[in-house]
Amino acid sequence: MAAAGAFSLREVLDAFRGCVTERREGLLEPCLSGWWGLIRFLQSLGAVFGFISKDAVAKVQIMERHRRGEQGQHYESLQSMVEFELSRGPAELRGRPDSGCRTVLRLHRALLWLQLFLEGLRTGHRDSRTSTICTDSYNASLAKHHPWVVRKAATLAFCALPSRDAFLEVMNVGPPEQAVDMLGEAIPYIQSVYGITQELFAQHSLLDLP
Ligand code: 1PW
Repeated sequence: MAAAGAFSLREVLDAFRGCVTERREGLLEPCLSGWWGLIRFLQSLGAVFGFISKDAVAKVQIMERHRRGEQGQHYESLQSMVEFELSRGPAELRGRPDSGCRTVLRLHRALLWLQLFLEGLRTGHRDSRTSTICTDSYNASLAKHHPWVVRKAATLAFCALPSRDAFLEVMNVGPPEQAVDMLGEAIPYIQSVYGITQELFAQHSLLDLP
């Protein structure tokens, strides 16, 4: 059992459970709180993850500014955000470095990495190397969107990851078997957030926003 009040990855992954409504709408607020939890978790892994979490923090903050801004009502869901930002014209959207769409797209790509990584961790063996699982999932997802220098720095940071058992322990959900069960429950929620975002962005040709 995780100690009362201690940070547990379960709460974080639970936030993603609330992101997709019955009507398959993606809600921003619970996604952002899920992201804050992931960032805290990432920071607890050590200073080497500083540059990774810094970018994630910047992206989540951009989204919070949209949420709290004058047009905040349009940033309730992913669907309303896309509709609103596209209504200003696709050219205008492509020229904005702080648009909700391009920012969500970056987080969305990172979510695929997280999903593959957690799945690798879940199905791995006791002696599997976490750094290998992390590097493989990164190479299969986010790496193709990153320049060489970011790929190099990220891959170096992964070497600092603890062993699989130690990693499952930092998740703070109990013994390794219990952490594995929790991952089995939580990963489908992340997949579902990933899936509806992918579908929405593909539908509006937004998957390559610069
Ligand atoms: C172990 C749990 C890991 C889950 C957290 C995932 C966080 C992913 C953040 C990766 C950031 C790597 C360094 C930053 C790169 C940016 O250039 C890049 N951002 C992302 C999120 O890929 C692209 O953003 P940009 O430069 O187009 O604004």
